[in-house]
Amino acid sequence: PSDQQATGDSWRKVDFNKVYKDIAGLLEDEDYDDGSYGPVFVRLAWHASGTFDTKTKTGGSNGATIRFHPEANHGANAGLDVARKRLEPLKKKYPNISYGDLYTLAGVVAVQELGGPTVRWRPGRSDDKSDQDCTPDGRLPDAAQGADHVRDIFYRMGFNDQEIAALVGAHALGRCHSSRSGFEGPWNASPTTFTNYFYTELLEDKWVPKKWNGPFQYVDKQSGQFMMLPADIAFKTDSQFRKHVEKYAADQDAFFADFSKAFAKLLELGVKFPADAPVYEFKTLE
Ligand code: CCH
Repeated sequence: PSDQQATGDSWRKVDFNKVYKDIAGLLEDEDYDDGSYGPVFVRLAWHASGTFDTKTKTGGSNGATIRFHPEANHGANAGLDVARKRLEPLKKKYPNISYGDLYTLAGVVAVQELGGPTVRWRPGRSDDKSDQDCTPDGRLPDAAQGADHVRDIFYRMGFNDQEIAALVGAHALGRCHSSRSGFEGPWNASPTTFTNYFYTELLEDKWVPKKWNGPFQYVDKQSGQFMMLPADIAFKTDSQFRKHVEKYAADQDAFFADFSKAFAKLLELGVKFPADAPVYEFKTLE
């Protein structure tokens, strides 16, 4: 089914308000993780988009190459098949939506329905037919590295320090899975609610190396229940990132406004939209 394609103008036949509602209906599942597919939908939307390279104008969500091998099997994408499988029935129900539109819209629905800001979104991505345009491995960030690496990766996409600091606040959601990335644990106690807790936890807790056989990561000293990646800690130790982190920790509204803009930009990297593609601001259901 993953080589089905929607191209050109077929999105014009799709009622995206209906698709929004149907995606929202797929979020909850008490047997999955912390009870929601929302976090993994956000990660799918981000990894489908974050391969963009401003120099060569390759990568990004147009084409939806993330569903093809070898890109699907890139280490950074481990576990995202779970999100794609969950969304597949909607591709059957709405064959005129492209996978690129479906995956990015799923990220928007998840952010909004888990309590985050409204995110402007446009349809019009086309699907590639085959794996020929898969992006090379190594375009997504390596969590074991620090600020220089994170900057290299996000500057390549065209983001500045403020936007990078805002985007990583998505780590309020979800968790790391040892079976996927090797890392383990959630960032805070409410992983299915979109909050500014990534920043508050990062600044307020004392983070110590986790004692285990897995990859190097941090746990909070007090409870040992929450985690930070080495790349997350860089947002505290790097002074340029930290100034934004302090702002977002103190001001959730500022975080929501900046996240919404940066996330909308991320999902559109490398996409050439038809001039008349409508911009949706979907109404949050719950
Ligand atoms: Fe992330 N992220 N991310 N992340 N991420 C992981 C999980 C999530 C990095 C590494 C990881 C963003 C930026 C970065 C989410 C959203 C965003 C995991 C664990 C690693 C590792 C995967 C697993 O084991 O399941 C690194 C490094 C960076 C930047 O340097 C950005 C940007 C976003 C979105 C805007 C979300 C959500 C998750 C949770 C997924 C889940 O399944 O719960």
